[in-house]
Parts: sequence; structure tokens; C-alpha cells
Amino acid sequence: MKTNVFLAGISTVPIIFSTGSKIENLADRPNIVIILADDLGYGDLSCLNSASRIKTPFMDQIARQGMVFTSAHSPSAVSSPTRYGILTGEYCFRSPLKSGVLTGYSPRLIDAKKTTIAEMIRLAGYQTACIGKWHLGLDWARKDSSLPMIIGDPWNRPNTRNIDYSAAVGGGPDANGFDYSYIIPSSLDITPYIYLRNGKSIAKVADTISGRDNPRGIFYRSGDIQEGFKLETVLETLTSEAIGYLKQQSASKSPFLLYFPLTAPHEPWLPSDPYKGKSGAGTYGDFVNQVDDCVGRVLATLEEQHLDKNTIVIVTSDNGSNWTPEDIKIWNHKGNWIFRGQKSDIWEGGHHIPLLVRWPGKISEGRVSDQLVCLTDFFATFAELTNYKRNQDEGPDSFSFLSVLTGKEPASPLRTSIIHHSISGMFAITSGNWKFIDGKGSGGWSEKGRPEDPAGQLYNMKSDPSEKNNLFDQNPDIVRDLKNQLNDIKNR
Ligand SMILES: [Ca+2]
Repeated sequence: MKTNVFLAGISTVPIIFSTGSKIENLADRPNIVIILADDLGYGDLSCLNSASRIKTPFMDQIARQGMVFTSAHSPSAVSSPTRYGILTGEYCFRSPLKSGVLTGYSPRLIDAKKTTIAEMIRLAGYQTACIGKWHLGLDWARKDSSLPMIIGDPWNRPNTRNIDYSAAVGGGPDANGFDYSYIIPSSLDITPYIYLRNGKSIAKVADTISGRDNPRGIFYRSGDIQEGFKLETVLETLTSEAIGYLKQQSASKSPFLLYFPLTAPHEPWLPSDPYKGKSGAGTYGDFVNQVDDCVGRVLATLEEQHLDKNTIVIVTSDNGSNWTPEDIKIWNHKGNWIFRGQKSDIWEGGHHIPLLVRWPGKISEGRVSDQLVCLTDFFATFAELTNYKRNQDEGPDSFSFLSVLTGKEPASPLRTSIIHHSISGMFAITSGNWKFIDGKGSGGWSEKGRPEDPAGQLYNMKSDPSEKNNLFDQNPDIVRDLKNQLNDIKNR
């Protein structure tokens, strides 16, 4: 199956990289569209899980026309750290954020000195856009610089009287290599609820909204909301913005990178009317249907604008589905397929995610790869694609999978191991058939470790992909070796 990353280039003007390498023919540069769903599980897609209670025809189409990665992982089991990894090619545990996610008022997380995929690809003549959920911190303006920006709890009814919402907001997409941006600051359950276009609020922010936490899936926090902002229409609004951008780009001579991080199917589960009651997995399933339709609208626009042939489309997710054992029981649907646990966990349900790529003419149809891939790998892949010579400190946790996309599946793995990280900051490493977890329990929302449990967990992922049989006590040598590997990479 495939994800579509759209890379398209039309101009034939040779350009010179800052590193001195020369791109001979920009016409060969494909456009890239990255559709990053929020909390979409591997088992939600009907092309990956034949028992899914949700039909996802457009994602299935990408899989059919392109390829599927069956061993793809987000670098973290939650939002902000995964997004950090996608944009920088670096594990987020190397940043100041060691666990959890950012609030809507956290300052920018990506150090200004880091090279992002957008900055890198811009050197190859690409136009770049970020449309959707940011969640990587922003530098808000204060009315009185001698006072703290937020008084009280940034999560719940924050006192934001010292924030100047009318001023330009720094540290966002424009400060990280994106020529154009239309974003909400963090998740759709985290305040403030506002749209920023190129770092400016699109309307006045004078109201507040009260949060909710029922029924299941309808959760959002209390705080500031922009005039005209409706939580129910955010996914639709962002999709229309993305479509508008694609239409605009069809007239441009430059290739483009569209980074399109959706706000769904993350909470609050708020599908639009046409989707309600259409899936076999309740409101959540209906919302996944709407996500699939967003993908379909992107595909249709690319075709209509004659961009489809020269565009790589990628569809993936920032972490596993927020789907509990109770949800599974009620709906007879496994959002995280056979994987143990869910979003937030160190177990596979936290980070073993769908990854589909379509690239007409390059990726042959209907391919499946079991190469171990991490979402940090986009950095090196796009670097190779655009012939960008990386410095050692650029994308340090990134391995190019371009050869897999173009059909030259290497005999040995592109990356020999991958580090996993949970919401609480628990670590694990997968290497070969083994996965070692450096702690007890799920490291997230599923299960706490018990005192009588072994100090760590070791699973043979080939024979036990559902992590049922902990072999930690029986294999001290393997544990020692994996722990050393993990520490080596952590301390690099
Ligand atoms: Ca997420």
C-alpha cells in the first residue's frame, strides 16, 4: 500500500545548493504532500485490517496505487514529540521535552539552529506550506513583558490577560522553514482555539468556551476562543485551506511540500453531519470516515489540477489510536489492530502506525514493505531525493528509505534499530526480532507495572507481535545487549 507524498517540480532552471551540489533538472522534483492524521490507528484502515469496522476507500486507493509499510513507527506515542521528529529528523528526547506534550502556550520547541525538512527542501527550490495542527510551541507576544504570559494553569482556564493575540506570533511554521501557514496552535482539545495565518490571528480573540468531557470522545478544555471559531468545522476548514493551496500551486513553476497535519480523529470526536452514523465503529469511526474523505479530496484535487502524476502522497499518523479495551468490546473494532495498548503507550499500540505512500511511475502498484521505518526518516529521504548533503548534526536519527520507494529494496535493513518513547518518557528499542522495554507496564494510559513484574520487558516481535509473552527473565544476555544499544543511541 502507499502513502502519498506529493513532490512535483515544473521549473527547469538549474539551481545551486548552499552545499555546492547542483540540481540539474527541477522538472524531476516531485511535489510532496504529507497527510499526518492525529491518533489514527493501524487497524482503522480497511486496507490494513480486513476486520476493520470502518471503510477507508481513499486510503485503500493509495495503498493499491502505491505502497504500504507494515513496520512503520512514530518516534513517540504522543503528538508534540512525533511532530518534532518529523520536522527535524531527530528523536525528541534529545530536545528539552522529555515526556508528555506541549500546551497551547508553550514556547517554540525546535531550536532556531536546527534544520527542518522545510528549510532543507526549500534549498532545492521547493515552496513549502504547513496547514493544520502545529503543536510544536509558539512565541506569543505579551502586553507587559515584566509579567508572566500565563497566570495559573496553562491547561485549564488559563488566565491569558497578558497575551496580545493581535500581535504577530513567533516561533511557528514561518520560523521553521514554511513559506505559508494556516494552523491551530496545538490539539483540538487544547486552548487557545484560534486560527493563525502566517503567524497572525485571523479574527479577534475576546471570548472563552467551557470545556466538556462527555460522552466518550467529546473532550476539550476550557479557555480562549476566536470569534467565529467552531470546533465542529475545523477539519473541514483545514481541508479547504489545503485544497486551496494545491490549486494555487498548480499554477506555480516550483515544486512544493505541503505538510498537512490533520486534527482528527483525535478528540473531540466531532464528525460533520454527512458522516454521522455511517461507520461500524460509532462516532470515532464516523470521524475516521471523514478523515478518509479529506484524503480523497486531496487526491481528487491533485488529479483535477494535473498534479497527481508528479506528486508523492504520504498518509500516516502521529501515534496509535486512542482506543481502549472497552471501546473494542463495544464496537468489535480494533483501532490498533493486533497491537497491545494504545496511544501514549510504549507497547506497539502507541507507535506502530499506518504509513502509505503513492508516487506514480516510481512506486509500482500494490507493493508492501516490512522495512523498519520511523517518521524521523522523512528528513533523510527528502535529503536524498533533492541531493542535499547533510551535516552530521542534521537529522541525526534519520535514515533514507528512498531506495525502498523506488523499488530497490535493500538486502539488509536501512535502519537496524528504532527507539520508542512513551508519554511518561519510558524507552524501548526494537532491533532485529527483539523489542526491549526499559520498564514495567505500558508507560502510558493502559496499565501500570506491578511490583512483582520483572524490571523490564523483552518480546520476540516475530513470533509474538502482540507482546503477550515477556521473556525478560529468561534472556539476560539479549537484555544486556539491547540495553547497551539503547543507551548508546540515547547518549549519542
Ligand atoms: Ca496524536
